Amino acid sequence: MTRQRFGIATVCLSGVGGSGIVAAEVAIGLAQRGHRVHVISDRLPFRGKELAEAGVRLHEAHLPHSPSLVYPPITLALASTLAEVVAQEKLDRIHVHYALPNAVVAQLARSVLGPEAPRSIVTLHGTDVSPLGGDPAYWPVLRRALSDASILTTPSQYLADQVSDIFKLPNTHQPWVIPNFVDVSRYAGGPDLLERSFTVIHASNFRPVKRALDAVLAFARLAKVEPARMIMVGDGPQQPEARALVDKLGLLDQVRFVGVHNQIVTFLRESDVALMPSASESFGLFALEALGAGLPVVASRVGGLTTVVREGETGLLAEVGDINGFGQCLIHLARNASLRRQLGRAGRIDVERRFHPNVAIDRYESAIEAVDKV
Ligand code: GMT
Repeated sequence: MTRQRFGIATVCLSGVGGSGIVAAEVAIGLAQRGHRVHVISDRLPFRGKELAEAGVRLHEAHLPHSPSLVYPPITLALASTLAEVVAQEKLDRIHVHYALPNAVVAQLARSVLGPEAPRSIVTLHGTDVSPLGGDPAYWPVLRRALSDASILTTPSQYLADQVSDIFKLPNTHQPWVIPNFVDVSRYAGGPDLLERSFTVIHASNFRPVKRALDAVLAFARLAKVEPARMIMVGDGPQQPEARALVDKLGLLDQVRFVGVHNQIVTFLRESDVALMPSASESFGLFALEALGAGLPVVASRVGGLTTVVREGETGLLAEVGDINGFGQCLIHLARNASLRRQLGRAGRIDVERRFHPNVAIDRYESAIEAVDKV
């Protein structure tokens, strides 16, 4: 099918996180298909280098500081930049990721651009819907901004249902579910064959929702009965607490904190199982990356994780907060190499089938085409 090519302005968060990674991968995928893609954010986004290499043009919003403003109004700066880039580059679509504040950024830019303004797509990611989006501090403004968008998308049906419950938008605004995706060829080779202890990997932004302390406690259950080590990737508010807990449990020699990394694949290759005991996940991008690398995933039985990980087929699930349960799953996998291999192989095949980049980029292209018709 021959598709029309568009000029697309994307706005995303610049910090490390799943929504930024997805925004970058979508922008790259669209650029590779011949669309002219511009990315606007408050500073160079996390995957800036890869975006530039793919021919995506990057724009940083100018954010003037003044002692009279305790909180610089970033929403206004992003909206001004978005309107300017759209006008200058004659772009015909706006696609923003993470509704707070970017749905409002799109709405403001459209009002500046007037009747000829491009239509917009808002991709919601998770905490922008719950708990933040539902908070009365943001809800009325956000709901109005979401109504202004032509199409909403979410990475899972779970989040689409939350959007419906929380924002109570008309039927025209039922989100399109477009799952996140990974290119498994990037993880070719699977786990290394080095002589080493059984290795668990956890990657997150160390916010309370990720329950990184539960990851440490579950690992401690495993380390009590089997030789094992753990790699903790990422950084965030609870990282110091997680380190202190590792120290208190006497596990400093076995747990390595490696900080933020652009290429998580290096660490996935030296791991045997991924652990994601989150309290909530709209999707769980790290679980998808781990499955793509051929690792079984031990995760919470919650939200989009129950779709990404097929329980008993590609990973094992336990209830949120069930540290013993997570520990038992890890012990079971540490003692059963053939099960590990079976789940890992099945996971990779499943990811390639259900979460292939082409499937998702096709759907985004369809949404980009459809905004004029809804
Ligand atoms: O909403 C957040 O907590 C941040 C966001 C991020 O940037 O990491 O995570 C959300 O979006 C990711 C990409 O779509 C999903 O993989 C995460 O599951 C989702 N986080 C939550 O739902 C808690």
